[in-house]
Amino acid sequence: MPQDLVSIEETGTLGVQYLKHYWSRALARRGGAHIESTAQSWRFDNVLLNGLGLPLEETVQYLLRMAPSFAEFEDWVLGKHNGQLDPLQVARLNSLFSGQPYPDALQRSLQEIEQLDDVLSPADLAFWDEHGYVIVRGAVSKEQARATEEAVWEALGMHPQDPATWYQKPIGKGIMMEFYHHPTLRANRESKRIHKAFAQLWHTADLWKTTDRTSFNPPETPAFPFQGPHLHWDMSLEPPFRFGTQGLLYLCDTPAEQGAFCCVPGFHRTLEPWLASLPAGTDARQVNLDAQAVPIAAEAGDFVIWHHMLPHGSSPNRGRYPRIVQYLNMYPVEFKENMAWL
Ligand SMILES: O=C(O)CCC(=O)C(=O)O
Repeated sequence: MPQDLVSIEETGTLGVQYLKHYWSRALARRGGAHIESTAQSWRFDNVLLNGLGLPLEETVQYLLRMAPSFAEFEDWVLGKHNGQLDPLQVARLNSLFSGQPYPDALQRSLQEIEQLDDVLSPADLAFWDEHGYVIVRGAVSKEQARATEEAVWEALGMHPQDPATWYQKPIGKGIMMEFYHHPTLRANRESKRIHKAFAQLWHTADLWKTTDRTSFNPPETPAFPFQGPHLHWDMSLEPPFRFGTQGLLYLCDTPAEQGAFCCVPGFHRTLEPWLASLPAGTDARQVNLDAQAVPIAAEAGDFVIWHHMLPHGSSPNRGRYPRIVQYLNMYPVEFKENMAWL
């Protein structure tokens, strides 16, 4: 470990292990130090940020731009939580970083999810196995989806009934909005129904939740063509391939033509032989699979989970109303991305 890096155990006023280490590493890198990421640091970084409800990009940008003192960084973290961290989440992180068992209260809250009635039926699970995606109907109530949609409109400063406003300013990067901390977004991340569905797919309730963004995909116009994302994978195409999930919550009713999420169903079963069948030197990411993509229509409050081996993306909105979603994924701490990116 370089000399100026703080140890994993050292804490500040928030009492969160690894936070100071993370901060010191970010600042050392900012100062030009070359610090390799390892599978362990990749995993701990992700769990730290997700455990503290901190979006990766926002946090990295803050550290790089502001180069805060550790006390300032802790204040910033606290500010994202209205001045109060969830003690159970802090205990969970510290258990993980110190290799200690979870406290009883935490075990009980995970057992509560394990003991919930199944959200995915045997037919849903068979559908998942075959197609690599599944729709969790009514994952959050229509009211909750509507309240979140309203928060998105407010954040954008646009009006649902006035299409002229939908194109007046940039949304973010393409359709992606850096909008993470509204109470409705947080409430959706706490949905037990969504948690249970992921728990069924991962065979454990002990999952970490991402603090992911939202997106706003308005109908295409001549001046505002489809912004993507086109079909892609977010994982490395270098074997070995491991199980992984991704997900999104529809915040408004989304018929197929209204810019719905789309994917190539069943591709998780054929990705490996498909890659092997490509002529040598082919860049798999450049192969056009659009003809096999299917838009996944669903209603406000429905949640789509897909296998990360499916090529997936958004689709051009040829409807009359924007498509608005919140992204959310859950994964166990053992989940390992392939570090070699292909
Ligand atoms: O917004 C969508 O429909 C697609 C999202 C996507 O491509 C992703 O999350 O990687």
